[in-house]
Amino acid sequence: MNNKVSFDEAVNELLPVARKEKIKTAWDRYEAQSPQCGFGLLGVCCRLCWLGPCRIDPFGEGATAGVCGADAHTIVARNLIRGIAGGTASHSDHGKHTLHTLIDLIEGKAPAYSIKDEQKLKNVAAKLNIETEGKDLMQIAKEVAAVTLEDYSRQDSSVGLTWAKQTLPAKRVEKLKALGAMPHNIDAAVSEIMARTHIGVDADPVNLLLGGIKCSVADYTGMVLATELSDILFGTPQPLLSSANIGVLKENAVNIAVNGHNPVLSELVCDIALEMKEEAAKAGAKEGVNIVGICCTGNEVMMRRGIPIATNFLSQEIPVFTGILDAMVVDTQCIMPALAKVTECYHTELITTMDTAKIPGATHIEFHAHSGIESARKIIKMAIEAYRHRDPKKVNLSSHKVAAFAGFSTEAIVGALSKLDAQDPLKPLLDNIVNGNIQGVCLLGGCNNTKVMHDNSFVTIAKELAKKNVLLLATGCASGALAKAGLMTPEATNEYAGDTLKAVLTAIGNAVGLQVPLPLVLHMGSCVDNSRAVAVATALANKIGVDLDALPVVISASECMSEKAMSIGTWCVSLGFPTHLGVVPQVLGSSIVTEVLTDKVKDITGGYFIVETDPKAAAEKLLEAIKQRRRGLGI
Ligand code: BF8
Repeated sequence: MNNKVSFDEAVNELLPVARKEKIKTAWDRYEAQSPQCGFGLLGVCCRLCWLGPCRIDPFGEGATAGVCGADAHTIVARNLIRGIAGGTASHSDHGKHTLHTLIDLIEGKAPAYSIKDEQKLKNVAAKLNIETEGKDLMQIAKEVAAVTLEDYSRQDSSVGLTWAKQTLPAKRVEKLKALGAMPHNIDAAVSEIMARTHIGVDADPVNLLLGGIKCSVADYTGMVLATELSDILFGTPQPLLSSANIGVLKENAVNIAVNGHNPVLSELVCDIALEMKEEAAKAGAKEGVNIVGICCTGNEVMMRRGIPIATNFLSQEIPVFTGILDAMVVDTQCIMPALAKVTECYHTELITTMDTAKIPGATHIEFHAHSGIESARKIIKMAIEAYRHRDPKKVNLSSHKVAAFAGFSTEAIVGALSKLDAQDPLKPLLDNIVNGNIQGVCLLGGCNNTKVMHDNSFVTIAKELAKKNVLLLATGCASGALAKAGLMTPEATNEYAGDTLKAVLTAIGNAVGLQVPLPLVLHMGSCVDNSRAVAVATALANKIGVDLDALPVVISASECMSEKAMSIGTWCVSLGFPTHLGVVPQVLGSSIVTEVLTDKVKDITGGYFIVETDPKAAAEKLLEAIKQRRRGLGI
């Protein structure tokens, strides 16, 4: 098999180490799965009841319906929206965990936590229409928590989700309500999908897709509240300099990778790591404890603390092959169960921490907000112990490490712009969009996928769009890829940005005192932090009195894979954005579903999916979508 599987040379260099040791990685497992099931790829396989499994012959020569009579359109639509429900459940579960940590704090049951950003709490309260005058912080937090909890528990279906209504433009909220796509309760939106896709319920593909749109609004809601409550508890990110790629592991430190999504644990691990420096030194690790990140937990701690990011989703097994990763601590989502087998061949401890996310072969250290400090200590002790058992024969150091700026929260972006216009911070951004110096904005997000070369599409699309003066934002594993590729630096702006974009990023860089341009790609955080990009877009839309679907803002998920990516992609379309997918979604078995997603949905939400697997062609299509929007605005 080809050893050049990635744009990231650190991956290409360490993969042969695994092959030599006969350890399988995601790329080998993908090959073993190939050719993948054609029915599954088209979405025409139904396993929802035990009459089946049923599958539809895509050539029309065999079965045209399952045993119950569901045809390809029904089956494809049901499969898709179940994926959206899965993604929504995941994000909203993350949000709920953060909410319950806040509630524990308010009730005095989470002594390790505090309100780190008081101003953010007040701003959030104001956004949720909670009066703050004369109230102490804990009272405000209590009321924010109560309003948030209602979005998970409201029974009155005539009332929409508060967080969605208060964070989206009024016109969008009205549109969603008119479509019947404004949920009243996040959990109810998920269970509604599960109920309507049971055998013998909703068979109308278009009605099912509308259900998917409604659920995706619940997904957006779970994400925005997860981001905002995390900022309250852990601080709102501000620009900082960090580093990226596997070379961030240090030979003379106890290396711990935090992997997953939830900052509730990783924040404590980072705090306690500082305290346990001496203990690590006693074990021989002169440089103490070195925390690095993987996937979205990595993005969370990078954004707030400048913790370096080692790698992203698809290459999460790779750091183990350096032989100097002492522990990988995982929380939830996108954690490959394969890590247990890979770490078994090394001294690396794999530690799971959540009741709902255990992996056979890993050590489980239960983590709860009330006893988090003890768990974090146990985890670090275990890593220190593992450090003593490193096998020098298995050490393969990687020199791949680049600088990466992160921390571009909405507040940080507005703060930087305010240096150009203190009274009206959005004006410089808007003026530069109107005069064409910035053609539009593209948010690069989403996963990695073995179906395309690792990290390659993100980098190609980013460079193509930057050349055409498109402002680039990134989240999730896209930001991991772009950070590792060195595109989150001022040097990348100088090298790849079109002249007018470069001038704008330089002007802002100078205004904030950097004396260099802002980075080519602004790191906005983890996947739940896609909500930060919506906040910027909403502020722009509100300023000029339009809905989100009028803005020259596009989304690209060029290596999408997870159910969470399905739900995010769907809400991007529900909110009105042209949304690129670089991997073919499993819907082609239904002409109706395919047509709705790529075309007809435009008429109802303004957004639509662009499916294009060639990254250069994708960049052209995204640019064309931006130009169309500009024409619509008459600019
Ligand atoms: O939430 S981008 S592979 S790590 S699902 Fe997962 Fe996809 Fe990465 Fe972050 Ni988002």
